[in-house]
Amino acid sequence: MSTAATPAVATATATAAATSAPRVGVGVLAVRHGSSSVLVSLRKSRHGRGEWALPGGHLELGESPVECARRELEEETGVGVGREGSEGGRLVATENCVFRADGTSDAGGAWAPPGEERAAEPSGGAIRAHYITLFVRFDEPSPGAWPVPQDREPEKHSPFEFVEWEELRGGASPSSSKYAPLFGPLRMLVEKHGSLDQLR
Ligand code: 8DG
Ligand code: MG
Repeated sequence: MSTAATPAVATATATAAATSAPRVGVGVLAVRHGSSSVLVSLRKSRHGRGEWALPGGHLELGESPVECARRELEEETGVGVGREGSEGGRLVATENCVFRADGTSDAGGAWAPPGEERAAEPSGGAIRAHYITLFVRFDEPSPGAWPVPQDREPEKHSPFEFVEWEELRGGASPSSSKYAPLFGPLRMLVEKHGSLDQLR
C-alpha cells in the first residue's frame, strides 16, 4: 500500500501538443420527439477521427453551456432550438476525459487521500488533451418540429443521424455495432446511463 498519495497530474507526462490545462467541451444530446434517439456523426478531425460523437465543441469565453450547445447544434446540423419550453436545454451530466498518446481515453484520477491506495496509472501514455465535457439536452417538442439535419461541416464529420441510445450502447451485440468506437466523453456517458431517461 502506498501512503504517499500524489495527485495524478503531478506524475503524468503531458506531451508538447497537450494544453497545459483541461479545456471545457460541450456535447449536445438532441433527442428526437417520442424516441430515445440522439444525433451522432463520425468524426473526421484528427482528435477522435473515426469515432462516433455528439454535436458539440469548445465552450467559448463568456458563454453559458446551454448557449454553447445551441450554437454548436445550429452550426453543425442546422437544427435551431428555441429559448423557451421543454426543448430550451438543460445541463444533464458532466464527464472528465483524459485523451492519451495511444488514442485511448480514460477518466483520469489516480489520486487517493493519504493512507489509501492509489489506483494504477492509466496505461495509455502521455496526455494529449484533457476535457471536462458538459452534456446539454434538448428535446424536440413535437413530431417533425426539427428540420432534417444538414451536412454543414462535411470536412469535420459525416452527416448527423438519429441513433437509438440502446444502439449506441452496443445493442445485443456490442462487437458488431456500427456505432463503435464512440468518442471518449460519449463512451463514458453511455457506459454510465442505461437509458436516456436517466439523463433528464
Ligand atoms: P470549436 O473548436 O469550433 O469549438 O469546435 P469544433 O470545431 O466543433 O470541434 P470539435 O472537435 O467538434 O469540438 C471541440 C472539442 O470539444 C473536442 O475536440 C473535444 C470537446 N468535446 C468534448 N465532448 C464533446 C462531444 O461530446 N462532442 C464534440 N463534438 N466535442 C466534444 O469534450
Ligand atoms: Mg464539433
